[in-house]
Amino acid sequence: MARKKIALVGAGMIGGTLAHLAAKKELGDIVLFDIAEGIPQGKALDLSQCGPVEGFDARITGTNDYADIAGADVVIVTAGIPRKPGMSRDDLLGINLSVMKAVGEGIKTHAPDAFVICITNPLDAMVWALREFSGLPHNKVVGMAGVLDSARFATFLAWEFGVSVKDVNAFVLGGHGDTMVPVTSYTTVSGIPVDDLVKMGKSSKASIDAIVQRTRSGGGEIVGLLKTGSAYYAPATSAIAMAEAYLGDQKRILPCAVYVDGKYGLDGLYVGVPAVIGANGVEEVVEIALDAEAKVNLQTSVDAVKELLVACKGIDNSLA
Ligand code: A3D
Repeated sequence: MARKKIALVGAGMIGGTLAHLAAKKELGDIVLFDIAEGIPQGKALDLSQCGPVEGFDARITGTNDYADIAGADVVIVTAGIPRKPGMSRDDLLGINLSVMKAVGEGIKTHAPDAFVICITNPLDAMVWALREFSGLPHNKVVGMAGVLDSARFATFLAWEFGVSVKDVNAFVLGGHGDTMVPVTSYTTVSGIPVDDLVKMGKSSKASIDAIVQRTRSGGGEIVGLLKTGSAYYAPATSAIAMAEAYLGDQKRILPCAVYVDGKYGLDGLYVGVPAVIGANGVEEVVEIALDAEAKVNLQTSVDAVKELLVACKGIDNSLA
């Protein structure tokens, strides 16, 4: 059987980390694409030289030519600009929308059968725009945010309870922004809901509320520390988990930005909800019962995403 092909559009901090992880996991051969000349080629050469030490055979190449992503099974998109301190994700909208247009057209021409994972911010608007520009079916274009946001929530909870992160199953809904909705009633430690752990005296409501808030601003906390860009290790590893679910037909239920039309009372937009990821891409949007507070919070988050879509349509009339 031929090896799978993973195309990484954007060879910056996340792109390079994705390439390293995909190679170590032998997900397939890897093509790093970027408009910056030399960067994808240089990173590909450097990463190739990890092979003898780490023992992987993945072929890693760098390119500035979209033709080289032809036939990719998975395309992960990080092209664009990241945040700097003081910027919100939404401040990236104008520049990254034009990047999504070029990337979408490149995918449409050269890799129309791929499963496409978008990471570029502002995520929920960019994944929607990328789908529009590429014309691929909705089930083949998803956004990575929920896996990362849940991982951040899980990390803070594991620290709070003094337990292994392996035992924390955290749940975050909504758009990838300050309005995201960490849902404590569906978040468990070895099956025990966080709300019950609070009742058992293992933590306090105030501490959990502070963790929810820290999760919401988890990306900004890292931007503030790094000063020159945003997080890249955890975003990359989160997208790789999604790629593995698709390539291995794992049927994992992962929180992703997927196209929701009908469920959760939504009509045709990308937002973070749990979805089954398998060989057919997004195989099902899982609709869970939400309590009144989560419903209100999800609506606030959806309204924020909708505002961004209006802004996108205002910038590019081909999206109207
Ligand atoms: P960075 O290291 O700047 O890499 C971006 C790369 O995109 C650079 O190498 C650019 O040369 C390249 N690029 C720019 N325009 C194009 C184009 N038209 N075609 C191809 N490549 C292009 O950024 P990064 O890797 O740190 O972050 C990438 C994106 O991910 C940013 O938009 C971040 O905001 C976003 N991000 C999202 C999350 C989520 O959880 C959704 C988390 C962290 C970062």
